[in-house]
Amino acid sequence: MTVRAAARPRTRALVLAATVVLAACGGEPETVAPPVVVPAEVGTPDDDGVLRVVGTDTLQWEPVGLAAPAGEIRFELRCEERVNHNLVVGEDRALVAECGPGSSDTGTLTLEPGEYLYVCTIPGHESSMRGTLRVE
Ligand SMILES: [Cu+2]
Repeated sequence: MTVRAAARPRTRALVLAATVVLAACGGEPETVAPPVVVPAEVGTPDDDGVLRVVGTDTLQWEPVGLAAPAGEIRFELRCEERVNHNLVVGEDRALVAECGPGSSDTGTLTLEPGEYLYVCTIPGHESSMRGTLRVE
């Protein structure tokens, strides 16, 4: 009795079709541009040292971010045309300024380095009028 192993290994050749992409010979390597990151607008003190923020008629801060050097900070709050606002800063909820429609008010606050929330505490405003003040 003879067992024949009809083992004929079959080799399957996988032919990989390489696709050659011929790049245009422009002389410049193709680069992928990084995503454009638009930094959030952050207000800083003007040349006169005053840190200005506007409370809008749509119950927003402009800007929504502020930054200032540590120490005594002079604020100016301006209200747009139709709505009252106030400026309350930090966990101590210090009332810095308050204004009526179309007017402005100023106030000062001495702050150490850190991040402080600033809000308007007029009923119905605080949920949208929240900004971060970074003191360095
Ligand atoms: Cu307000």
